[in-house]
Amino acid sequence: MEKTWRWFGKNDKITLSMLKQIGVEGIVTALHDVPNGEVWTREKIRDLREYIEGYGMRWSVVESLPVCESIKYGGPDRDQLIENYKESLKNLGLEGVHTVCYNFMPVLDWARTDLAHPNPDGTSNLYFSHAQFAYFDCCILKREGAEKDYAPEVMAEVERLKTVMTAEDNHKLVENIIVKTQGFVNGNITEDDEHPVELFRQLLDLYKGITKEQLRENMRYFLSAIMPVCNEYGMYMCVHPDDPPFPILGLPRIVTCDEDIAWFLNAVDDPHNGLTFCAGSLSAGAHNNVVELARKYADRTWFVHMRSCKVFDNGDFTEASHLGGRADLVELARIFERVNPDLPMRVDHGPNMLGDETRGYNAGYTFLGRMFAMGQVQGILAVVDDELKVKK
Ligand code: DNO
Repeated sequence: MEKTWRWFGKNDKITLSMLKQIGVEGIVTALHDVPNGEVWTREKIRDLREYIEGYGMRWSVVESLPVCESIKYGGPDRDQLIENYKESLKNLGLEGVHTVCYNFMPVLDWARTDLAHPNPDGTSNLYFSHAQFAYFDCCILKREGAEKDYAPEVMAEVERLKTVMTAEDNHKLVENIIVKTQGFVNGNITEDDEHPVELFRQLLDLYKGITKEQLRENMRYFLSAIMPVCNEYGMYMCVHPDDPPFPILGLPRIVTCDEDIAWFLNAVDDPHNGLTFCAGSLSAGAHNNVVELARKYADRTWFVHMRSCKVFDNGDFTEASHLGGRADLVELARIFERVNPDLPMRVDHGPNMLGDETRGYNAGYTFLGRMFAMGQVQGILAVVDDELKVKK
């Protein structure tokens, strides 16, 4: 696989010359300064592509070209927004950037309750606790009827949390769930918003009455509309699985499991409609057998996120080592390397280690933690290539 790295543009503290030194071959990035819904112009795309090429790497994958909420819930301006999306795809194709990662998650891109959960070895990781999430939903967001969505044991823990959570803890939870994991991925809420919870409620309201079936139809509508442009300009769309891979906040989720993946691939059965195989998001659901999914969908996978989760008995999950957890990255490397040794792959998320925590990196996107993971994955790939006699 091609060794790529998610880089957040020219302002990223991690520079391209640093990445070159650690064996990165391709860059995964986006035009982070263009507001969601606006057209990405050829000039802006070219400028960034040439900048990357100046360091002897290529712009391998766009992550993400964001799909606006209105396209997801089917708002009145969706056709115009889809036209803009098509224009951006065309411009990317003309500039030679052909793989696009996006997601179809309503309102919240990815979700975690703790961004620095301590591990026994002194490092820390991202963590998702059902009880903390339920506490946010029922006691901070105060979503109507939220209590019904949680198991009695989870609600019992919420009752306990009510007695111990301080105002500062509440503030931190809000930041973790709807601010710090979102802004930098072109989310709806950023660190500059003064009333994130209020804003978040308004966003949730947009989805009132949107069922899983309706969301699926909206995805089909979007994909059908963009496929002609994808065919003409050689664009490979790869949807990112929902993270976590189960419904949250009463919102439907449509890329969580085998049946969902089969649905969207068949709904628009065109090779340009493909998958980002995020082993981390898929492994966070105990219902998913990640290796089986990889075998089944490798031929429609255009981008891979190497990451693995550990799921606890109560369904809480944390990021595991890239050599451990449920995802079995060694077997995944064998599967994908066999299908396409040039498939772009990036390590996804890394622990906070050896001082990462003081550097102000985007949540999950540390330097030393990811570099360590990248070294591990490079080792896996070297052995797998040797087994499979892949020559590079
Ligand atoms: C989180 C990321 C996601 C992903 C988007 C793709 O770490 O995996 O933000 O980039 O969902 O659109």
